[in-house]
This record gives sequence, C-alpha cells and structure tokens, in this order.
Amino acid sequence: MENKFFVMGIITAVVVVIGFLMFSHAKAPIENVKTNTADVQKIVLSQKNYNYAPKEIHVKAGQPVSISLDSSVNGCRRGIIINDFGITKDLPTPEDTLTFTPEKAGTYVFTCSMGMTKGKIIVE
Ligand SMILES: [Cu+2]
Repeated sequence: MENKFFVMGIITAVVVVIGFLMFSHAKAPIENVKTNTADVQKIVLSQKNYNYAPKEIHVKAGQPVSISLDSSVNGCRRGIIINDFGITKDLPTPEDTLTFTPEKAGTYVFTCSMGMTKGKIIVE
C-alpha cells in the first residue's frame, strides 16, 4: 500500500510539473478562468445547537470546493481543520472562504479549530 501511494505521488508530481511547463509560457485564457469559477461547489455552513449545520457536506471529487461560515457560527467554530487535506484555516467573517479540491472519493472529517465540533465531508 505504501508503495502504491508513493508511485501515485510521483505520477502526480510529474503531471503537475508537465502542466506547469505547458502553461507557464502561455497565459490562461479568461474564458477558462470563468469556467473554473462556475464549477466551484460553494458550501455555506451555519451553527445549530453548537454543531455545524449541515453536519454532512456532499461534494463531487475533482471539483473545487469553497467553504464559508455564516454569521451564526461563533467562537472556535470559525476555524476549520481538515486533517486529511492538511488544511487549518480561520474564517473570521462570512466573506472568508476556504478552498480545496478533493481528488478522491471518501469520507473526511472536519473539525473546529479546537477539534471539539465535528462534521463530515462526503466526496462522491
Ligand atoms: Cu471548538
């Protein structure tokens, strides 16, 4: 299993480098940028009974996800940790967003900045 992940890591790194080389010389057309923005899966979390609402988020793999917190969310819940994606971010205002692209289907836990309040991101 370790080996498999290592090989996948190398393949990913090679693809990223090739992609960088291909695109570093040409500026991305504006149309592309628009398409990508439209594909963002926007999630707005609230707070109910000291939990995030919804507690489960369903998103599609391979498409960017943006999470923001509305004004009902308070305290340490304004910080989000998603260990599986190496994300730790404070979202002090409802305008702040956290963006990532889940590449693999699965269930990932997210927590508040203190690790007490938990939710799930289900990637399909
Ligand atoms: Cu907390």
